[in-house]
Amino acid sequence: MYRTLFITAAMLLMTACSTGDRKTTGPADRSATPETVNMLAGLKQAAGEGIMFGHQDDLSYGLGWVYPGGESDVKRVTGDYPAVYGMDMGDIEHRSPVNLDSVPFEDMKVFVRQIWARGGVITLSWHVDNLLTGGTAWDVTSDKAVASLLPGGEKHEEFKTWLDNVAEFLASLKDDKGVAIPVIFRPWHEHTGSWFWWGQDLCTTDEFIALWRFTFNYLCGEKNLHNLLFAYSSGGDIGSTEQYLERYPGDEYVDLMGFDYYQMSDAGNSSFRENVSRVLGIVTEAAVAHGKLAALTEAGYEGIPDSSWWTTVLWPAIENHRISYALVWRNAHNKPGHFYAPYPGQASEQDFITFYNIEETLFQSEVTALSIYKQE
Ligand code: BMA
Repeated sequence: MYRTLFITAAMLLMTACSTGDRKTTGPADRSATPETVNMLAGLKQAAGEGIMFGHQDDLSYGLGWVYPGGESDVKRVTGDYPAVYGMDMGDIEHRSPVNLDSVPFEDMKVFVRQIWARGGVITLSWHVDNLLTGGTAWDVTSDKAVASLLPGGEKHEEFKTWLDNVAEFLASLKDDKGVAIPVIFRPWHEHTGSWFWWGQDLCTTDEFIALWRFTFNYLCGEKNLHNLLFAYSSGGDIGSTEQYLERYPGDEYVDLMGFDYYQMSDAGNSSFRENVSRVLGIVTEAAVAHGKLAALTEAGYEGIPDSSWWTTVLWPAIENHRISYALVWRNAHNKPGHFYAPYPGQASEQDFITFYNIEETLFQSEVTALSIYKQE
């Protein structure tokens, strides 16, 4: 009942909302398409209604299956898809036909069109290889990798060809009418840690900010892409607002602020809950101050051995924060135990259904009803 009421209220509110209102606090890309402007406005409104649930690679594979079409472990358990769908572009820089987790990019394009058609939200990360060393995203053997990509750097020209490949993929995300489908692009994530080559100890603040701004300007300027919202997403070990914002590239380059954080053991229940809630306090306060969306951009407990994790750990950690979404990581089909959402028969299945039924958790059907992309 309450859910029906708030959806109705949200729809009325959106109907009443003028085009002018939507434009005043628009995307960082000042030339964003109308659909992207609407998406941002819709996400801001939806954040007042509840927290969207997201899952990485939800449609690509799950426990015991690989893309038969229309499948989803979240749907197998709840009957509904998640509201937010994460995907990763790692290896697109090499024009590989599949990403670093073997998901075909052609399949991703199909998923993006399906998600757009039902009013879901797409977020793309990029575990990009290390151009300087030839290693992976996790190759932290050189602290010159970021500098080498910047204008004047030895790998700059080649880096632009990598961004060209990213741009080609992003530009191909169109519906059957040729409308560019808006997506949340989340590059250079977890930069406050030092496990990726763009991390804290691997580059200076100025280099990181220059990398971010170059990426933004190249994609939105040079490549003329205007279907992107940009997510700035730190690691979870954040002690203060100053630390969180130390490498913030600026309001003109960011639409959403978030962070990634994982629970490592059952003994970590209370510290996970407390840390997520504490850092969300920092992030949501910064997001309000800067007029941005906020989200828990990655989270989870690998293998979910705690059968009540959703309602006793994750939900209490996020429920009092005004965030757009909380996304859990992927359900690998070929890496035993590496899953973050339940599947039929998994220990936390019943608890996840209880979590699904909480009025303020939003899954696909509720977000479809909110019509977050639709102009009045
Ligand atoms: C990590 C793991 C890896 C995966 C990577 C990118 O956290 O899930 O297996 O390759 O994310 O998706």
